[in-house]
Amino acid sequence: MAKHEETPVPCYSSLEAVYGDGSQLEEAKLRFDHLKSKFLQVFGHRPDVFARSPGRVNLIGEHIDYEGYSVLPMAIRQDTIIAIRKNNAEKVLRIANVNGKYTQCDYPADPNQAIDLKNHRWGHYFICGYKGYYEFAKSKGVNVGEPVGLDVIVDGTVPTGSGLSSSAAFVCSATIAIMAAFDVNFPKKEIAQLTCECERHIGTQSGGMDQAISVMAKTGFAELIDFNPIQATDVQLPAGGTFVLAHSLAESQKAVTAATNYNNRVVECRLASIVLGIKLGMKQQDAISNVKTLSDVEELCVSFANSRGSSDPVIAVKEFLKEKPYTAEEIEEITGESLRSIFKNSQSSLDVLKAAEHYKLHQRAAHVYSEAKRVHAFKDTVSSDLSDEDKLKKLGELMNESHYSCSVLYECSCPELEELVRICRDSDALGARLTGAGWGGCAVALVKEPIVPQFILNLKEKFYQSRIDRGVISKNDLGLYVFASKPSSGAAIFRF
Ligand code: NG1
Ligand code: MG
Repeated sequence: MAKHEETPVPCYSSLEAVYGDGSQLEEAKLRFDHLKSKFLQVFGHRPDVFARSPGRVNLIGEHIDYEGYSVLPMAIRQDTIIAIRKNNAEKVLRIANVNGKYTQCDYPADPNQAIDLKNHRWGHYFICGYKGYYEFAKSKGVNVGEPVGLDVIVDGTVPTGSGLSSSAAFVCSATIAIMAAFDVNFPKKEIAQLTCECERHIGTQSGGMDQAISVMAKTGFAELIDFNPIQATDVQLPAGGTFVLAHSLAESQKAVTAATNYNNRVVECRLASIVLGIKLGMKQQDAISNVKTLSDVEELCVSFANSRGSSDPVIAVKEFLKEKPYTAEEIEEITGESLRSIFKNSQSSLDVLKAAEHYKLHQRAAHVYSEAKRVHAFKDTVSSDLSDEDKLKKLGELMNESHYSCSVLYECSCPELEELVRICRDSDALGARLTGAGWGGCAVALVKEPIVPQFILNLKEKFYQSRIDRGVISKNDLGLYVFASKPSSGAAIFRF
């Protein structure tokens, strides 16, 4: 039997295969019916085919996918569904949304169009998938023919800016819908790779975790995702624990804040790895040309650590990267080349240099190497012969350590997330941490199953009630912001 990730995205003729037979199915039926009637109303005909792809919660392994390290997310039930139909009459991509907040975006049917990053629009994420499909099809020798128009309607339930990957759910469902409209399909693994690359058209130098899990997830399992090449290994979580997601209500607009937040950290990690490479004996030019990520210099760091009787790359970080932030000049003295020249081929990195005051190389590298280790400790704990209770306890501790590292070393938390994580722990979570990129968005807490209802009540009282009183959210929407989550299934196509 072909491995799960080698098989194409599944195509179903009914919703049950994805949404089960309970209340989720009822909700899905309503959404798909609404999508269909909206399609008819906006475009005057029925859609050809539908696609869906879910959001995700990352359990552990934050800000390390783009450094080449494995991560451990699971898909959540919230997803993006898309209805699509080719429109041969007009060479226009018409992208509408069931949510009135998102007005229709029209683009030319041109796979080579540039995305206007200065004017962010929600439809840009669809264009990421559109460009990605053509780039990929070309590389596979598929005869794509003349571009045609596409009529599209989108309905997403993954809260935006929440660290739950609404963006990847959208990009993946868009790409899969486009492929289905053109009657092609590919192994999930290849779609995961292509969607990861094409989402970068939006301007964030993201890793591939979100797309990989959105495309390859399986009901009932979290996945250990490895990169280069992308690969997914099922992780069966211990019985008796539940992951509760809670929104800090601070929205993180990653596409807008990239230069100071997300891409800034990618640049700092690159600089940390180049400096480590040089300090550990590489020629300046070799390091600049060949070292892209901290994983590229891990071996050098470990060899150094070995000489000190350890195997921990953080020993090299402590020895060779000073704790005080570096100025650009200090780094240039080590590299022998200007930062602008090192990053000359990447506009989004040049934007980072313009915005940055200094670079915290020690802290960022220490986070990445220690977080990479925690992912494996998490996986090893799950497959150890400890009792479920002891496993859960240990997983909670690892989550707490991860949060500390994100907050103190990587500085991707925010006051609202700190408050929320503290309340989670005070309410007897086994562990709690920010999830996703951070700077807002959700926390994930591991909670013993029997106390979940009480736990959610506590959060409501201690975190959300004052916000309800201030009118930040409405009481009726609370279920959208705090909920228990089970590992859900990955992307799918529907032809009814
Ligand atoms: P979110 O939180 O979904 O924006 C981002 C990146 C991931 C990963 C995490 C941090 C995108 C599409 N995704 O996710 O690749 O780096 O942050 O671990 O930018
Ligand atoms: Mg995202």
